Amino acid sequence: MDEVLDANITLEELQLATRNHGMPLEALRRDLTPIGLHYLLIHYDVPFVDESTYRLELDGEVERTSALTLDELRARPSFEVTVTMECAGNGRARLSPRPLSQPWLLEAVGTAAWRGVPLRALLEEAGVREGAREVLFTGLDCGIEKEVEQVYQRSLPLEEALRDEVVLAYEMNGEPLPPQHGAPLRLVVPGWYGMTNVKWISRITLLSEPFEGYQQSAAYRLRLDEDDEGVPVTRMVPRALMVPPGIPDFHTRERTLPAGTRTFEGRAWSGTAPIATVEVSVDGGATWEQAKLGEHVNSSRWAWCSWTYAWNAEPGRHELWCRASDETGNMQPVAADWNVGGYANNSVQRVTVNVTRQ
Ligand SMILES: Nc1nc2c(c(=O)[nH]1)N[C@H]1C(S)=C(S)[C@@H](COP(=O)(O)O)O[C@H]1N2
Ligand SMILES: [Mo]
Repeated sequence: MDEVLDANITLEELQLATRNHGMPLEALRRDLTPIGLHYLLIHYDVPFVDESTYRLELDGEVERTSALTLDELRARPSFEVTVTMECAGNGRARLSPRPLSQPWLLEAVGTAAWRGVPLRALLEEAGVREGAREVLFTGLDCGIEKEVEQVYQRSLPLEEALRDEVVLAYEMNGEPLPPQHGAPLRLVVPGWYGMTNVKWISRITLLSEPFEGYQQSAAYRLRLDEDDEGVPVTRMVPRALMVPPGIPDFHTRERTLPAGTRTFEGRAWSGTAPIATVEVSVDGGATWEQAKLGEHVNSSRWAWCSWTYAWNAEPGRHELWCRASDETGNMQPVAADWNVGGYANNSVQRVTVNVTRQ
C-alpha cells in the first residue's frame, strides 16, 4: 500500500526538511546516537559565534548578575546526563490536514550524553529573588515567524529549571558541542520536548511574570483551532520505535526479509514517566503481544530503553505495529488527535515487511 500524504509536500516544506534532518531509524540500534545521526531542528540560521568574546549573561530577579566566559564555565564542576530528545513536531507529516511546518515522519529523535554545568548551581550562586517565577533562555539566533521578528527564546517554570538533571551543555557524546547542536552552550531539560532545549544560549533571565514571547504563547501549544488558546507543550508523551527489519527498497524503503524466527529490536521513551510496556501487533492492531523490555542507556531514566520481540515471520506481506505505555498509564494511540501545530503525534509506528521464502 502506498502511503499518500494529505496534499503534496510544498517546496518550503522540502527546504525545511533538507536543513533539518531526522535520525535514520537504523540508528535505533545504537545506545547513543552518533552526533551526525542525531536529528536536527533549527528554526532560523545556525549563528556564527566567536567563542573568545562569548559571554553567558545571567540577570533579572537575581541578587548578583554575571557574565561568564566559556573558560569560566568549563572550570566549574560538571556532570553528564544521557537524554533522549524528540522534536514536538515528530509525526506531524502524517496528520490530516497536514500542518505546514517541518514535515517530520518519525525520525525527529536522538539520544546523547550531554556534559556541562548544572543550571541549579548557577542559579543558586546568583541568588534567586523571592518573586522569581520563570527562567527565560535566550539564544543567539534571530528570524521571523508568522511576521514576528524575534530571537529564539523559551522559558521554564522555576521549579523545572531547578531540577538536578538540568544541564547547560558544552559537550555532546564526549565531543565539543558542534555548531548545529548549539555551540558553545545549550540547555538540556531531560523529559521535555526538543523546543525547550534552547541552543546557542547567550542569556538567562529570572522573570517574575510568565514569558509571553512567540515560542511560548504562539508556538508550541496544543490548539484545536486558530482561536483556541490551547495548552503548552511540555513533556514527551510515550513512543516506541522499531529498527526497520530486513533490507529496504531504495525508493519506497519498504522492507524485505526471509521467513523464519526473527527478533525485532527497538527503543521506547516517555518524558512523563518511566516506560511500563512495549507491545507489538502483527495483525493490524487486533491483538497485541508484549515485547521484552531492556535497559535504559547508561541507566538514565531520561534515555530510551531497548526492547526486543521474537516473531515467526511467514511468507507474505505484513504490517508490524508497535506501541509503548508509561507508568502514568498513558498509551500510544493508533491515531492521535489533530492539533493546529501538529505537535505530539505519537500514533503507533507501522512498518510494512515483505517476508520471502528462504
Ligand atoms: N536557539 C535555538 N534553540 C533551539 C531551536 C532553535 O531553532 N533555536 N530549536 C529547538 C527545537 S524545536 C528542537 S526540536 C531542538 C533540536 O535540537 P537538536 O537540533 O540539537 O536535535 O532544539 C531546540 N532549541
Ligand atoms: Mo522541535
